[in-house]
Amino acid sequence: MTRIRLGALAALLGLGLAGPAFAHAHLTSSVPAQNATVAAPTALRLGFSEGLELRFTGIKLTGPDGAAVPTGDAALDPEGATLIVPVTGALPAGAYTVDWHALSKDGHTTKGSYVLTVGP
Ligand SMILES: [Cu+2]
Repeated sequence: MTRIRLGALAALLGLGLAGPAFAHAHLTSSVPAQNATVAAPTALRLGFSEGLELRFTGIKLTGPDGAAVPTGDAALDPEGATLIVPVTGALPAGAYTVDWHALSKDGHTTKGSYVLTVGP
């Protein structure tokens, strides 16, 4: 758990260091929200600050047991800046890590991670 949190923190710091000088695709919102405790979601929505290239944008969902959770084919919403990922595996209660990577329309890559918790 501690290692996962540190990883998420390091990713956030990495984004901060990239700084506002670059207009990369930064994660601006997510459903469920970062650090939220929720009922098991059937999909994850990640909103970015720029349009995305779907082929090079995706997530890895890791469960409380450290195993990868199966996800379906990702899609973009009509505006092209929100990634929608169906969750196909079961989500028992616990903390999950979403590791995301993105390629924006301007050709820049970004990545990061956040944690969400599925309640009992
Ligand atoms: Cu950029």
